[in-house]
Amino acid sequence: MIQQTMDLISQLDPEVGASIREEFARECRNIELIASENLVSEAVMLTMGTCLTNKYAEGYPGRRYYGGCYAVDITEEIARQRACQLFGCKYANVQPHSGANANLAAFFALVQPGDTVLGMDLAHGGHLSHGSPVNISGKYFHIVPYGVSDDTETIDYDALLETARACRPKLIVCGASAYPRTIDFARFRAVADEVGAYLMVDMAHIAGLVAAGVHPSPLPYADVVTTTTHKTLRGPRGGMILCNDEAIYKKINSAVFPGTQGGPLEHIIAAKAVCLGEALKPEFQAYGRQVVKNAAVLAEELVKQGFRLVSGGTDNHLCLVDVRNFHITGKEFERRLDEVQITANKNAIPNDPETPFVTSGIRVGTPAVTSRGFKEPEMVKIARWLAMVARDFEGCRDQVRREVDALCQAFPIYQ
Ligand code: DSN
Repeated sequence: MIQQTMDLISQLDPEVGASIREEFARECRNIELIASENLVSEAVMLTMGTCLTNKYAEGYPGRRYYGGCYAVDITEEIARQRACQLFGCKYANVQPHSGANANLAAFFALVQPGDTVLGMDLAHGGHLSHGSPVNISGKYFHIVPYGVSDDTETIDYDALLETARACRPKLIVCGASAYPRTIDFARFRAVADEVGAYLMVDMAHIAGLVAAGVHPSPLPYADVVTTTTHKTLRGPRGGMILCNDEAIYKKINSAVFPGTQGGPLEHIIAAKAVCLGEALKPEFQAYGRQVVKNAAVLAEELVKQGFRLVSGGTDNHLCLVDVRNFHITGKEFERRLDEVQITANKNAIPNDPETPFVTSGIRVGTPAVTSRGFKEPEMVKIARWLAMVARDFEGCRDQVRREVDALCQAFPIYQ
């Protein structure tokens, strides 16, 4: 099906068709270790390419600003209901175009420009849209960062409480893009309650793990939960906002539209519905368990190979790897891995002496390789290849590339 679609696009627009084929070839032959990426099902992929892209539907099901919305109303309602069923919440807004858009809307709903917001420091594993000075969140709100402790490299909950007592935030943002440990949402709730702040959890990285029951859910604790749908959840590129309070839900809806977005992408919302339907099946729980098992084996093997892991290991789908033991930078390691068809991203480690563009680390995750069918034996191989590339790149490049090629051919991404 994927092949037929590409053939058709190539007939209709050879130039664009060729670029899509090039990306497909890359995805087939590379081992994808970017922790925020995944491989969607054919059903999700096909749903994105449907006639729903033709429809304007500003507003919400039953209350639109355009005629002819009766069919997309059904689609959006299915997505909303499945999101609520999957995550055990009362309300879902499935319109955010991305995680950053979902976060912007949540800020818009909960706080006023200039209000104090506590967000996890980007340099400690947080996210740009949680208050980085270069993001609108950092420019419009008074952001006070929190982070991990120097000794354990895990979230310093005591320091978080002290900071919150001192700055009395209106909102605490919890969630990360490079944090390998289970997050204690109850402790965040306790801090928020003590200082009278809203608690927003951005579970983008771990949404699929929460859905599969292998990471605690933030829903019982957070006022608002934002997420993307394309990471561990294995859906189309997009966002969602979940909550349990009707008054907050109304604010969120207004903040998404008309507050920060225009027409919803109903073709993507349909694909979100398909992905949520898949995540409700028992097979998805098995997938989530395997993602975590694979990450645990990868972590153990990386340590055996001589890498240092931030916080000493992982509880979730990713490892943050300090590569300094091999006297290279994250940037150089990312480049070398590219050459042997392994894709990862350089990533700052806490208190990184290098700039964010160079870094002392890489982030590796198992969502995409698990979708491809890799299990524990393949993780052992990947850790060995990473060490070979770090230790003696010139000496091993051709051998590793050949071995990666063979493994990828044995695990095709789409039949
Ligand atoms: N860019 C995503 C990530 O890689 O974690 C976060 O938005």
